Amino acid sequence: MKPLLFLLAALCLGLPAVAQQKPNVILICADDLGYGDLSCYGATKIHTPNLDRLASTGLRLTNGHSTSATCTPSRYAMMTGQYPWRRKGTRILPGDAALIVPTDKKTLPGVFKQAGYQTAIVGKWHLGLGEKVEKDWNQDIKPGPNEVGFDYSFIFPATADRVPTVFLENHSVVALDAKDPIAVDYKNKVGNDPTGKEHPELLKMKSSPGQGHDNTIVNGIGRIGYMSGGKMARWADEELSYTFLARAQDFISRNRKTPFFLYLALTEPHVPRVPATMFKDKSGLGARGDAILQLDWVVGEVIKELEAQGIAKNTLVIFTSDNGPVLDDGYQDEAVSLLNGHTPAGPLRGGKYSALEGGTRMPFILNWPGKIKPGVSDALLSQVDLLRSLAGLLKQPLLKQEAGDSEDQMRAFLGTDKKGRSELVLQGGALSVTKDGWKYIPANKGAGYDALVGIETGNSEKAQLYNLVSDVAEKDNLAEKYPEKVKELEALLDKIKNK
Ligand code: NG6
Ligand code: CA
Repeated sequence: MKPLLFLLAALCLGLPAVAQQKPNVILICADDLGYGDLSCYGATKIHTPNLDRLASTGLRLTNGHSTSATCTPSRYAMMTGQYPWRRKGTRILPGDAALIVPTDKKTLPGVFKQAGYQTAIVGKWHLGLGEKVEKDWNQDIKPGPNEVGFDYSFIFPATADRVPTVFLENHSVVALDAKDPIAVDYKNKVGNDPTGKEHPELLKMKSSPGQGHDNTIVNGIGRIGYMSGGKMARWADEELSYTFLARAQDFISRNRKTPFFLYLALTEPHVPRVPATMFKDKSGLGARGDAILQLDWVVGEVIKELEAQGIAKNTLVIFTSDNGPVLDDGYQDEAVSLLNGHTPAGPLRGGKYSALEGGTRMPFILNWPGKIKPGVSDALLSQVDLLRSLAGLLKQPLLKQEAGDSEDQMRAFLGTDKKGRSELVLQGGALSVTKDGWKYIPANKGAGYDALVGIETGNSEKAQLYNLVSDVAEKDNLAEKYPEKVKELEALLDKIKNK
């Protein structure tokens, strides 16, 4: 039909002349990926072509942050639009924790659902499941992701190094054999499975001294926490990524005709790093580098799926990570010895667990063909802003007190505003605040260096003030030189804390 005829026919039939399909949104979150881990962020020892392409055809943020330097709090903020430290119990959760995301408040997936989207999470959850710690893993477990706004969920409960090492689809454990029920305990050993502590000779990857990871052995790897049963349901680490990818592709193809929101929470390069055969020894940087290659590949496959379904143009892809990098986080996997001069945090100081920039300044890429002009932006942005920004994009109402720390920064996320936030609180061990290129970390008594993981924590008995514009590596503490600035930022931090 000629366009004019179609228009006339559409008008006569009362149909909208142009079918305006709402954009799909895919939020991909890596786990422990550092600011310097991708070649588009300056890495030279590793090449990440798929993410580089996403960045070169989209917007690459240089000052985009997670709220926190560990997983649970960062993801809590992404889901709720609230700083995690406002609420108790949002630190790194064990694998049997109860759900910490409120079921009666606005959430990121909830906003999409309200806008008529199909919503899904595929990947790492780590925000707790069920009402209590004590729960029966052999029954339906509620509440969880499906109760906070996801129509579909395919997750693992916590981290790859924590039991139970199983997938849950919606409310139940995948491939569970009723004759081999699962039991989980984080205090006492359950069942007869060997532990890493009792039987280190059974391990295919040694745990690092002093870092735990020596409880139940699953797939030759000692985990945090004890489990028994569920032998058929246990995952093979080598297949984690394929499994998540297949579920993501399936969700995308099923929903190619309806607007959808997919939160794809990938596990790389978190420990234990056990990439698929295809990536083994391919990076030359050991298992951590191989895991990054795998991550890059998965992202490439997701984009291919969008293209194959003909919906790439109408899809906003957001890529980021939940916290900064760590090399030795519990296993002796040669991440340190084979580093080969790679700098996971790029020019930044600190890493995972740290109040320094390496803890929270993240790779952060937004790609929306035709809508986002390719470029780089130094705007100050946080993952906590995604909720209100995307709600604005979807024209969904959000009261001021809902998602109270989330700002509508959609223009900055699309690259048309280059400033972004005026201030942001960051959570390492200590809370710090950043404003107009300055960063203030209050004096505190915590140790300055975490020897187990080999990371500077950013703690110091002296107040710290850095000028991030001229000194992104936070080398030059200017607190004594600019006491007024320190006072101003101290008051600002207090004000935000007490909001
Ligand atoms: C820590 C674990 C670390 C990792 C982290 C969670 C120890 C000594 N270390 O407690 O291995 O699992 O928790 O990482 O147990 S996160 O990215 O999910 O926050
Ligand atoms: Ca993490």
